[in-house]
Amino acid sequence: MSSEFFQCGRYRFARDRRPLVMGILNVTPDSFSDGGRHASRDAAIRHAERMIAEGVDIIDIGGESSRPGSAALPLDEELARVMPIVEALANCGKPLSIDTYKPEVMRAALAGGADLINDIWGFRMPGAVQAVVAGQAALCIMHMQRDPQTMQEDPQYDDVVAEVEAFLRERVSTLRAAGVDDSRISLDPGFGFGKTPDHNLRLLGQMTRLAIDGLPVLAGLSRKSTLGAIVGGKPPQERVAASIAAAVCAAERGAFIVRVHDVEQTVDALKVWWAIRHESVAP
Ligand code: 7PJ
Repeated sequence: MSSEFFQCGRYRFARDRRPLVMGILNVTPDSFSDGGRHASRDAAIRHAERMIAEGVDIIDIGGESSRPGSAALPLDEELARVMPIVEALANCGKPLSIDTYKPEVMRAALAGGADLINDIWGFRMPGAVQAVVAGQAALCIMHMQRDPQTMQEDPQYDDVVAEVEAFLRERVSTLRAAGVDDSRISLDPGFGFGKTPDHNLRLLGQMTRLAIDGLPVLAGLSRKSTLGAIVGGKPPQERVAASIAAAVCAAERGAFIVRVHDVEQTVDALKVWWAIRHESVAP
């Protein structure tokens, strides 16, 4: 049975509201879509404050780039990038998500006040499940085929939706068996992580199948290359409208969280989508 709320560390969200907007805060100097403009601590904090003013619901802090072909970041470097931002934003009034697959970073971030651990490896690294089992932090289990260095080299599936669903189901059972409550779990097909544009579009089209036992689904499509391919090869900064369209389609297919770069535009779009769906101006 799925929970009536999504427990996100110190915060709790009712499930019958419009989708949550998770704003991306990259602290990677080599981030592909913002060119590392937020690499410095002060710039990252200003970016977070701007997203808060724009109505962000969750701030997703990422230290290691996971763009296709990128190399792993040493642990101490990731901690040095992420922890000052976690400390600076711990009392900003919004839940903090940490995009990491390293158990040591998970533990440090949780001790520093993080509310959600967003793991592109789906808590498969040794020690990852144990690092998050205690406490109330939310977890995002993402599907990825292979690893960021090789994932876009000719990804293959017999049935992409069935395989992603089976993977997520297995990870959910593992986390439940370790003692994680369903109210803390969210699921993510991992758009672009070992998937062709056709795989991504099939997953988006059938996303309702991925809401295993009614668990909330997170969709991360913002500025991704599949959208670029659809709109004629535009670069990431010119994929804003494409990203908003994708976020609304994800909402229509049941997404409870959308992970985005363009917070203000996405919040407005989802408010309109919600109002139309409920035939009432949302509060
Ligand atoms: C995702 C992510 C995603 C989750 C990245 C990018 C690449 N975490 N981290 N889902 N993507 N949960 O933003 O283009 O889709 S990094």
